[in-house]
Amino acid sequence: MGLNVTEKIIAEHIVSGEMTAGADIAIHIDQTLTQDATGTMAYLEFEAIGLKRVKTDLSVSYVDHNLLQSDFRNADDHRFLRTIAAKYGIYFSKPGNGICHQVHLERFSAPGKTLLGSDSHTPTCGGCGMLAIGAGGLDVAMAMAGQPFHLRMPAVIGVHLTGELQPWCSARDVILELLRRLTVKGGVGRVMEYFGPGLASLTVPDRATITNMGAELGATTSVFPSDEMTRRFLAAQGREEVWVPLKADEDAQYAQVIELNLSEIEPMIACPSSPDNVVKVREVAGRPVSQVLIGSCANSSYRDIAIAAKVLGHHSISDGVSFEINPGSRQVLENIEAHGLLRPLIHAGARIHQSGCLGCIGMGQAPATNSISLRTFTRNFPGRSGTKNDQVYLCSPETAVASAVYGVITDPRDLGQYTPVSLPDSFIVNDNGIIPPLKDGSMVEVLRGPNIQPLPIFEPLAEDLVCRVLLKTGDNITTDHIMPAGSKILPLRSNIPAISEYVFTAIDAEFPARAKASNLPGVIVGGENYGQGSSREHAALAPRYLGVQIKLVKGFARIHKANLVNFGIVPMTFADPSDYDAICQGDELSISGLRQSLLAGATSLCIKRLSDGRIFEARLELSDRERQVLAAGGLLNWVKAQLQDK
Ligand code: MIC
Ligand code: SF4
Repeated sequence: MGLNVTEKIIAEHIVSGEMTAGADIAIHIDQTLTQDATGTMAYLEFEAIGLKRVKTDLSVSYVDHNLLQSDFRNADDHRFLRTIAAKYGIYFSKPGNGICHQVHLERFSAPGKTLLGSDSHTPTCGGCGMLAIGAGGLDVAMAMAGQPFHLRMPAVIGVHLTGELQPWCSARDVILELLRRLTVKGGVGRVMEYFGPGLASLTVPDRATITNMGAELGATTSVFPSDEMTRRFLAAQGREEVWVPLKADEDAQYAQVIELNLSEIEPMIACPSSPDNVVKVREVAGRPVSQVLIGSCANSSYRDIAIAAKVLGHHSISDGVSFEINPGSRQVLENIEAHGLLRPLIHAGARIHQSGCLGCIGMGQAPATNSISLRTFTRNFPGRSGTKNDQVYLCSPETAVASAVYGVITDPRDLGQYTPVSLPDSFIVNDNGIIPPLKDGSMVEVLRGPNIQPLPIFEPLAEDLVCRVLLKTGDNITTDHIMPAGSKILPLRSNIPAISEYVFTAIDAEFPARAKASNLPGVIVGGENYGQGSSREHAALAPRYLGVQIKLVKGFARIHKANLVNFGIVPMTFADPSDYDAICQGDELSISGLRQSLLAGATSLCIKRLSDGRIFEARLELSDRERQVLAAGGLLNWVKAQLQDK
């Protein structure tokens, strides 16, 4: 039987396990990427493993999230990352050089290779035919140490593309349509693989927009074949030599095939406050808008900004709108300028910012109270923008610029005649924002500021536990709820004691104090798709620091579950989801023989509520390796013990 693209890349990289959906597999990782907000922790973890140099073909450290530098802390992190990169053989992309995913796509993506990144939007490079997966920092540190990446073999879903996008409709509308159909948990345990005649009209940056926001579907990753379009993109980047053709065999199978006719796609928009709350732009047209932002790793490439420039060449921005551009990379900005497209933006009054994540992670650009902000960003989770009760809508650059012109949400087709954007045959390439690694970094001194605190050390798992439910949450809890970001909290990413003061404060301001006052280990109860969104391992590490030992939920998002295991929090699911209703905050629960059950491979165990003796059955859906890691109190403990045994 023939193979699809996903299976071909996995088959080339598999080190253990069988390629059947749901089986535990491990794959070799060719490339890694980190960004500064997860990278400081990932490199502290890499240091703790104790190697002299990374073992990957290529590892890149990007600084793109924390660019605000309101005091010494972010600047100290940047310096730490620069010196760590020099010491351990890692490329360093300087602050302002661009968003990790955009720069990686431009300068390092390579069809057929594997990429593991400490950021949930790592699948962006799937647009170039890579198997690119987001993970927690510790998993990326292990990959840099040459260890394989462990995951469940995903089911491969084929998305059969036919037709061609119509004027004013673009890749963002495609992925929004999929989010409308499948929801934020529709991709869990799956890879979305695109194929069919519709590919012919999608450029690599278009494809990258689609694979990028596959993260919002909860998918393990998303992938496109590598074809003539891919070759052209790589040639335009001066990197044609890394191109290889890669497509599914004629008789390849998919677990399911989704039909998508591009000709039928209309401008779509995700309403507050979830990326799957999608409707046609027409349905919400006319709502007044106060802020319009074009940027983020999903939509800040050359074409996205060029579209805005072409429209603003003969329209002005509505008086009531702040229209802002966050270019995805310095390369994007330089090429926009070279093609005469910066001038119309400046002339129209656009606020042009440096390249980086900026408002997408709440680093500035917070919208005004009770006003609509339209963004080409990836996520509109409540409060992520930095404004309480925010009203953030997610849309294409076309819809964004049309709405900026009219001051109300506008279907871009109302702009009339469409001037398509074509990509340059050859981009101006300038890698002076990327510092290559030294041949020998052993003499480099790693510079640490006072905000960079050592990693906390955790005890191995206890045999018997009496614990307390510290919080009960609902469905689709995001890692932004668990460990918020933004300009106040992001600078604390390398300081676990300090950042733990903000755990769950987005939904319960008292949580950190309650957890610290508890004389018993903590349990968090949750609903479906618990931990969706960001890959930030701080959403596991900081609760663990506050004594959380168990998460008992209806269902987990992939990356968060892996992070929980890595930091010794036992992920359990309700055997009977209706038990969720019976359990309450404050309940004291007892679990006997927890460690033994895990190590013996038990797939469920009994939890007893002390007040009335009621038994809740909890499932343990864990691999053998995950069980050992949990028993050791986390991945670092486990790895160190293994190294000692050797
Ligand atoms: C995000 O978009 O939520 C982030 C910020 O890029 C995160 C990483 C982080 O929290 O540092 C992600 O997507 O993984
Ligand atoms: Fe940065 Fe936003 Fe992309 Fe996350 S989603 S990497 S914050 S641009």
